[in-house]
Amino acid sequence: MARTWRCGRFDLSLRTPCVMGVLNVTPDSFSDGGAFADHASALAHGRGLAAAGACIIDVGGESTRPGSAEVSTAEEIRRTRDVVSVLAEELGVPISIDTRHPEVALAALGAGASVINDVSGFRDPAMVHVAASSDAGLVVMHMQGEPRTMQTEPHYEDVVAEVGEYLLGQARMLESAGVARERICLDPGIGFGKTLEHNLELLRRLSDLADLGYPLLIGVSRKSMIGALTDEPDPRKRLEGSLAAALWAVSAGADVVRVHDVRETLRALKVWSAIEGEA
Ligand code: HH2
Repeated sequence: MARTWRCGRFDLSLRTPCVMGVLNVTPDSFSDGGAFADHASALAHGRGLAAAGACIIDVGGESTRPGSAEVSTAEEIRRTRDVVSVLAEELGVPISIDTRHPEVALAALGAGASVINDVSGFRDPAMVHVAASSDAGLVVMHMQGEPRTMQTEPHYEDVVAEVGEYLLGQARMLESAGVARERICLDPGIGFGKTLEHNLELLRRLSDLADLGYPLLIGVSRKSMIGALTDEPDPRKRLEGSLAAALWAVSAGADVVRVHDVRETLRALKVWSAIEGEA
């Protein structure tokens, strides 16, 4: 397992699990439904996530929930750039931009972001160019299809092998475009073009993905698989299931967990790692 992840001016230690806090500056995210859509509440929430111990703040200006509509890049930039700029200046942790669009990534890097989190896995050559011309950390995520259609009968022969092969291929492609290996982090994309069974299988066999030799990120917080397993339709009431999944992911080799509830996740991890003997 990799021990550090290079993200711009930050060398992020992964000796203990890193908790990435989610900051959706959107009116329509499934998980927090527009609670931080205006800049003042987005900044307050970002500061709160850092104070709670987040090792990265992931700022997103487009919801990628199943069936979501695309927003224009101009609107995505309007939502995210100033928030990134203020938080990058103020907080001592890397700011990540959660986007599929190279123009948005470029604007965020210019505003001080240190990570590009691309849920489409750097499929767009223009995004690869932006990545290779920067020193940012990169999250390469697997998604089958596009957000609008991805939950329409997703199909795999062997989900873990196929996702692993795809991620490794994208990592090698980025490396041959000039990206240092130490900057790359992989993510199987829980809920992105996957059924409940696919998600469970990916988590069950997460150690196979950790064995690929790159830092591994898992985002399962408040997702519909937690809702399905706990019979809870309201994403904001999925904390217990989200904590259970985060603990499982870390125990199976995840280095970074992307969560909405940073304080609670860090507390759960503290108990888990004390028992494991690495506190
Ligand atoms: N999940 C979401 C968004 N971005 N990025 C990575 N790397 N991994 C994930 O699993 C992931 C992600 C979806 O969650 P959320 O941001 O809460 O919802 P929305 O897309 O509706 O804003």
